[in-house]
Amino acid sequence: METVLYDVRSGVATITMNRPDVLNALDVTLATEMAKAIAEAGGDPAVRAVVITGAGRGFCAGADLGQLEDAYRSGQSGPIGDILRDRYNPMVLPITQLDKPVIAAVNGVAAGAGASIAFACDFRIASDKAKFFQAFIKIGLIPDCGANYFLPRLVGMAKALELAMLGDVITAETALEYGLVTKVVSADTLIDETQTFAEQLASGPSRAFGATRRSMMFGAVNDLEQTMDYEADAQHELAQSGDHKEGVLAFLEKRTPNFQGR
Ligand code: T3D
Repeated sequence: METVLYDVRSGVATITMNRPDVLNALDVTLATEMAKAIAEAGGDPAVRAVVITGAGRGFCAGADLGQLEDAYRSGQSGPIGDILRDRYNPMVLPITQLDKPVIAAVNGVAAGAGASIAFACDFRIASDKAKFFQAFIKIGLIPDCGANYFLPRLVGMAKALELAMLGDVITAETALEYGLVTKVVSADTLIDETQTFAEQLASGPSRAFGATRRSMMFGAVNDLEQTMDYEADAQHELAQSGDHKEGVLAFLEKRTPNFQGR
């Protein structure tokens, strides 16, 4: 791949967006290769947790605005709806559909669609140099790539509207205060700390992690009765898993469980 680095270590796949000169702004190649890397991690049984990060000083600056220059200078409009449907949505949606925990290691600025990539993950570990920026309003657009779904659920409607309509750049510390990130760590230790965090998840009950992601997504858009019914089915299925039996026996035998991800 040209614009994405992909590496698997100790059950953790790390996907690195790699266009550092433009803070990993998304062009068609990066979006396509991200979708490919996410699918590869999803299909590899040896991968039990996924980390998404950016090369250089940015996480991802959102859509590459340079791509719009020729059209806009010649008075044409950009086919942004098609770009979202064809390029960006097929990259963000699969992050939420993976059967494994996904962690964003936010090394620098996460702007526009780049912030949406981080929001689609289960956890955001931010470097003290990370920033979050709903850049859309500065160019007369609305949040996209799922930000209208993720952001109010992560920080509440009032803060989501504030971030989207004022378009302020917020620091990692403010993001922590808003509940947008799991923790803030020093930039020097971000990758190591994220790997350790991801390895802990990779040695956990993988099927239950996948089911937890699906159940939370289900609960977010369905009513209580439907959600409780869904839970009963999911729990029935998980009760057949080796990891559930191992967890119960480990508790009874007063030992640490040895989950196999099955
Ligand atoms: O358009 C569609 O395809 C539809 C989809 C829309 C979804 C979206 O994501 S819309 C939002 C798009 N993103 C932005 O509007 C953010 C634009 N970038 C910025 O506001 C700033 O760069 C940052 C606040 C993110 C970072 O600022 P700073 O001062 O740390 O860095 P910088 O100097 O502005 O950027 C460094 C380089 O990256 C610079 O290039 P240069 O001058 O060194 O050659 C800059 O032009 C380039 N860069 C940063 N963001 C983008 C970009 N190039 C293209 N597209 C970008 N989004």
